[in-house]
Amino acid sequence: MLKQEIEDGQATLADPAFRADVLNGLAARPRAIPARWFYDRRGSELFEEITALPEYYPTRTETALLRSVAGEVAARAGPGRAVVEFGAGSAAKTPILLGAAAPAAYVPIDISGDFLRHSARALAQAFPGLPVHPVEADFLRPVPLPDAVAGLAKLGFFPGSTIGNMNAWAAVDLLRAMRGWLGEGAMLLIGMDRVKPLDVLIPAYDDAAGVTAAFNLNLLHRINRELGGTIPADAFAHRAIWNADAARIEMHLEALRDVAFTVDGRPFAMAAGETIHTENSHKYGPNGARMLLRAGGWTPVAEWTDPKDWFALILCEA
Ligand code: AVJ
Repeated sequence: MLKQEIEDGQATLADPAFRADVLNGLAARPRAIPARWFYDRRGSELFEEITALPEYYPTRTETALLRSVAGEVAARAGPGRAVVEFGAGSAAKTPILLGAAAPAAYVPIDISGDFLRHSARALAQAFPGLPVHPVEADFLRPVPLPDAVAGLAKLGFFPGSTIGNMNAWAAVDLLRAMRGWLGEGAMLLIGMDRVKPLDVLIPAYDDAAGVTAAFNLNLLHRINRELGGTIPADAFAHRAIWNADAARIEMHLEALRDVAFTVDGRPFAMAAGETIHTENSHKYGPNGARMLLRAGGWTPVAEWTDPKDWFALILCEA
């Protein structure tokens, strides 16, 4: 264990998948590290801060939209389903759906056990009598649902435009896998962010207070903490750009000068101006969204957007 890890109070055995993704990603051209590694404890805190920023419209737009359509979702899904949430515990959104849907059980799935137990406890308190069955799992791998909900029809809940982090083929693979896990007669309520003007999109990923910059740069600190890296984080700057061809916001970390560092003892060198690609956030028009869902084995049956058409909630049938 590194001395610094002890001082940070974040002593953890490095996840071998994290190590592999970082070492392979830094060696690749273009250099890229998957966005899922943003979310250590500090990264999760910073993301919570992002969701409250004036420029970051998705969370508040989706939450307000869900509040206005939850009754209609519940009417279409019918009572007595098990709500299965992927990437569980969005403190504001989940109670809105559970309050309206009158589910027979709630199954939050999350990769972070701590976060999962915390949010599962809060929801069990808010909905006494609702059986809560948390599943600690990475939903990019097969997810076994608890036996306790085996006999119930499922309503999948995948809010936050998390699907936007995936390229089209990975998104289709995940949607198809969800269809398999949720089984016969399942429905899925998914949040997808819309294409919109760049003067709205760019500030949402490059805010004036610098919280998104700190969120992006925290990945370098995490590499240093958990993988014994020597990356000079102050030599990197946050970049958020719109890739029009792929209809996505990309976040990068750009080297401001020539830098050399090691990670897990391996040497890397980057020239000034070179970047590490750290996130894609795909945006979908109405046709693209429906096409993606159909390709993933789901039939859209209802769709709602906010008055500005900035964010969509889409209800699908298996
Ligand atoms: C959690 C993936 C939906 O893409 O908007 C926020 C993550 N990145 N600011 C997004 C994020 C930078 C967020 N998702």
